[in-house]
Amino acid sequence: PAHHPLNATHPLALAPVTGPASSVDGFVRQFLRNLNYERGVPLSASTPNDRYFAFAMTVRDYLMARWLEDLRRQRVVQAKGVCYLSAEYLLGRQLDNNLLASGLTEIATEAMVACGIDIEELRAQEVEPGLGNGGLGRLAACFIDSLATMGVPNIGYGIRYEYGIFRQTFVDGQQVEQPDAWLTLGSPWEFPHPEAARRISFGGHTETYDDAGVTRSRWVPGWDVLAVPYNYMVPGYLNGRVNTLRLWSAKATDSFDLRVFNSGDYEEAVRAQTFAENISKVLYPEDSTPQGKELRLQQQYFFVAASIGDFLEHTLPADFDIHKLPDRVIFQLNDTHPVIGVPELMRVLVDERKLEWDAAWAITQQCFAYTCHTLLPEALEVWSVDLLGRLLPRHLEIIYRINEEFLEAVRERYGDDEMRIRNMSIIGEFPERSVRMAYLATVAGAKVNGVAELHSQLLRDKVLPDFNDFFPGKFTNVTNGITPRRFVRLANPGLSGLITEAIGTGWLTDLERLRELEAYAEDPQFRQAFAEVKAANKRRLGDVLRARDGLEISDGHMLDVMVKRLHEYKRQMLKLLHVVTQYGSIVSGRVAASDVLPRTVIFGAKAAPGYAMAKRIIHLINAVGEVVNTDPRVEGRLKVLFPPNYNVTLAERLIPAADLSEQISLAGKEASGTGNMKFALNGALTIGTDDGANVEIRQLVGDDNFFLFGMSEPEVEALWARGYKPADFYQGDENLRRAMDLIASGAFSGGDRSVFEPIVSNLLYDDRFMVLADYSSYVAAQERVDAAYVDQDAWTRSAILNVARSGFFSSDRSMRDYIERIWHTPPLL
Ligand code: GPW
Repeated sequence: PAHHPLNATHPLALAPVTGPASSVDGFVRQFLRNLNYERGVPLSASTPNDRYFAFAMTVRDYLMARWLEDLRRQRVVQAKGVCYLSAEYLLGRQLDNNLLASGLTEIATEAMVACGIDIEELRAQEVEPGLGNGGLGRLAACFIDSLATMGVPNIGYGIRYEYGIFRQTFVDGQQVEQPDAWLTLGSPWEFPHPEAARRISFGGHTETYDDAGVTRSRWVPGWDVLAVPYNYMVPGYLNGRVNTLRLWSAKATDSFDLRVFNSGDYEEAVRAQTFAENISKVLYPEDSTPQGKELRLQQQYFFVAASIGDFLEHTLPADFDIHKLPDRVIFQLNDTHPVIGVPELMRVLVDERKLEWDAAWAITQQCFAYTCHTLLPEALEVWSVDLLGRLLPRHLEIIYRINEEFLEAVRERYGDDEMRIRNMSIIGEFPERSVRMAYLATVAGAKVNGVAELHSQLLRDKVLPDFNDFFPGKFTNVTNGITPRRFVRLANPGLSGLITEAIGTGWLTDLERLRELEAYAEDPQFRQAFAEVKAANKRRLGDVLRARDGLEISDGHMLDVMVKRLHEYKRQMLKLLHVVTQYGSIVSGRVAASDVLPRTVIFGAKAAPGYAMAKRIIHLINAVGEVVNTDPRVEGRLKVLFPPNYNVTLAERLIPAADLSEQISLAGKEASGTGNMKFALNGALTIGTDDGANVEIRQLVGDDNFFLFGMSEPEVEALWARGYKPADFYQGDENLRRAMDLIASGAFSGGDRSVFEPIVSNLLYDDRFMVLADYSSYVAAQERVDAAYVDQDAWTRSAILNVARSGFFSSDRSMRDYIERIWHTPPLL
């Protein structure tokens, strides 16, 4: 529609560059002002970090007027907005994004030239805020980018971890974790607001009291901490809008200070302070496998209670009628991590605001919606009643009452079907009494969504069918997306230039326009230009890997890339078995090296520090790389590279250079995937299973432009039902037997057969994710890849069609779907 802010005719879409930095001269003046007056250094004595700070502050200054204006407007208009509650935001570097959003890139570049400053040196100063593990945290970052670009009122709420996702190094091929001290030199992008700190309580007990003849419950907490908000700008793309990301940091309350002064035991008093401040100290590095640790529950309650309290008391006007809360806000639960917000809002409404239970519950049920991001049973969070009752006794009572009333309604509907009631209870009994957070979220949420069509369908029909029956219409799908600003425009300037030359700039806020590129796929000149961009991106990646890790990419190689967290369900082992198969055929002489299509296989993956199998697989990948890359018989035609510390910054270099995107999870296990979308939009072809959003990618790009392999989800189910014996697949496939035997022989561990034995025996005798069952289909698909790659021009045509047909995967579209199906929060004009 014409009034939509994404429409280029909208007045704000072309907001003129004004303000302190709107010309090269103005930028230079403001930059020097910041350097002198904020950093307190003259240019001549400044460090690169000083210059980076002054530069970032200049961009910040430019955005500031718009930010204040948006905050003012949101106060005045009091429109409905989205509070996105997420324990993770994997932001990536901010500088280039904020330059792009404000349209200052050229001015700022010229300004630095005028000052004789190397802008690349400044860029290199920024440490990316790695406040997330992987897909879930990056999705949150893409969503808030899209909401700002669409002009939808939004506050992102989360935790300001002092240490983000660990820095990965390899020592003798094995992962070693180092703390990510991203704040050591400070961050120019954050605005602390200690005056807006909130007191967050824990522990203690509950009691009842007489309130003018009414018996009420209250919580008498045992201890508390302060939650200090830090605000970050979330600028929309060239639309003059700036939303807010508000991350909470834990600080000891003065009761801790008092203890320090009053106790003779000074050390013990300081220990107590440290204990409080530990809450926001470090991001838990488990992706999809929560550990049920007390500190993690503390983190969750800490940020959710602070956020809900902040919204109710700080964002809403003082005289706001709390019954109208659903007209003003939707709290979107990014997985189960913030679900403790449900009993928290109930506690605030019932205990503090003195609403009747039923009225409070009616409000609560309209104010939350829940996104599920997994189907893995081990990823579904469950808190022991024991722990939850100790940390949040009042919340446990509230959860019990929610459950009682819910099960009562279930009984009314289905009679005394004890089996069903046990299955639907928010409280599980085995192996210990515990709260099933996904059930609580489903009962409380106005809507429950999965993150890709297949996933939403399985969630509704396989994981929560009883809930779907009881709450018809509650379940829905919103397929994930990615922001084209960061992952195409910034990450791939070459391709972006080519696209814009062909179809104009509208695609950046209306990604479906990439369809117009379909015609260009038939244009030989365009294909050549496209291929040249890909080649240039490979050289750019080569430069980065050489400087960063001393790795070399060989000319003329296909780049075959698998980057994502290391998890058995994602099946890095399947990729590795293909490599070992190829290597085995060369060294045994069955295939001449000169007949092998030159390939460089690139892995990037962090393993959760406590996930032994994942770490062993990392070790094996490095070990295979060491042997393959140095064996002269391979003649350099097969290489395995594993740059350490895969993160957003590296992704932005790797993805645009890739030819082949590996999306090879066992069907039914990857909820969506979002890397798959980034690769397709950057002109890589996918080899993938029918899983997650791969299904939708293949439907859109067409079977001719996608290498499908492996069992479908129903086939996986059928094989489980028949009884899966991985050893049968080993026995039945000569190639597989050779590859497995080569690993087992110690060929990659200096003859020591014990090092990788646990991997081999796990695959042979357990293989939960059916690597062996899909192996032959995978190798056959890779042969199709090899054959297709020989015809470079046809490959390029397919790559262009991947770009042209993947516009659906913009996170702007995801946001539109959330707004229509769940939030009902129109853009603020
Ligand atoms: F287990 N995802 C993630 F569902 O990155 F909570 N971390 C997580 O802890 C979980 C999910 C959780 C990912 C999914 O694995 C991926 O398929 C999906 O694309 C992504 O979330 C965003 O929805």
